[in-house]
Amino acid sequence: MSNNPKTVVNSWNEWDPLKHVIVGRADGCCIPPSEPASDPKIPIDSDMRGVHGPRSVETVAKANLQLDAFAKLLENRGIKVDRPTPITFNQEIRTPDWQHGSMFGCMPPRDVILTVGNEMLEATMSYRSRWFEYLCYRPLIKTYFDQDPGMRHESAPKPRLTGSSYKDNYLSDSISIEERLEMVAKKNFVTTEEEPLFDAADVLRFGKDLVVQHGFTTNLKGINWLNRHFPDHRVHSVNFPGDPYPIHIDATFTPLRSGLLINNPERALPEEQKKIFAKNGWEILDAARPAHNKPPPLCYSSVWLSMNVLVIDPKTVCVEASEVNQLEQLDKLGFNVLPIPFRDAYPFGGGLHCSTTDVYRE
Ligand code: DAV
Repeated sequence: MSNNPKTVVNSWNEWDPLKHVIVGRADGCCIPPSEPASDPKIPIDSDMRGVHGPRSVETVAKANLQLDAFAKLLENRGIKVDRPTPITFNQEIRTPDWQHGSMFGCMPPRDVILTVGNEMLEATMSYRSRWFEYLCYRPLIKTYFDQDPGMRHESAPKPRLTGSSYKDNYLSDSISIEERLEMVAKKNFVTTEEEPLFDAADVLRFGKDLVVQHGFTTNLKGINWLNRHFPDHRVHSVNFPGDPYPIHIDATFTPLRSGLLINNPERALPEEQKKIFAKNGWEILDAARPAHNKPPPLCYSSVWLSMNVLVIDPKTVCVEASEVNQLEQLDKLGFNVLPIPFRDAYPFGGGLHCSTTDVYRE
């Protein structure tokens, strides 16, 4: 919150006026082979089951057209846009503990880089295929670090991700959706408490408060690590029992401006956890239903990417263009709504919030 003219990195919440942002790229994106953390995320009836390898040149080109157009629109509104540097994702990776057939991509910077004030923190990540993804953002982070004397570049401890970080046979295909929901309600997730694990997209920023989803990609030790790492913040752990595949908070719980949030009606925040929002005068509305009844082909995410909006100032919000119900709800709430065609980019790692990460908000 400094007025230093050299300040490059500064963002405390999800809604203040956005001035500088990173927008991801679809180049070279792969569907990695299955691994212990990813299997439970993929619904039994998904077309992703058993599929891996590089995504087709045509789908990459279509996704990049939409990502580039989104970047251009932000630039036309006076927002500086930077893009990551893809690495060769289609190669085997290894650490002393494991090897994996390929990496993933760099379309969703929100998953990897958490900006809190003047700090950019590289998340531990919890999938082996995403262990090296931070490398795509290092050229940008290096520039910010060189330009901005107050910028803090931090990296959370790289996890080992051995077999002890995941539960053995967490799920079998015979398990029903009801049984799954029971497991999730009991906070029985695929990751163990062996070591701190978190994805940056499980964290929402509300100034001095960080709201973090405990689920498949973030464990309690990860939340505890964040709490120790940000001693001047209040870190709140939340969970959403209605989500059978709880990864990333940003298709579940979306702050729109100070005092107003939308919550996925199928994944309601438990009453007990709502109290802190009510006490502080926050209103939590049910989000509009998605306009689609299934995700586009080969997509990890659910139809609730409808809620994955990017707020660019407290009155203006970017919403996927075909999500007519979400557009209408936000319009009625008095927002200036910018429709952004983005469904071709969804399979590469998510929606408009996923595909960006904040560098500077006023
Ligand atoms: O509903 O599939 C997607 C979040 C992507 N960052 C979902 C969560």
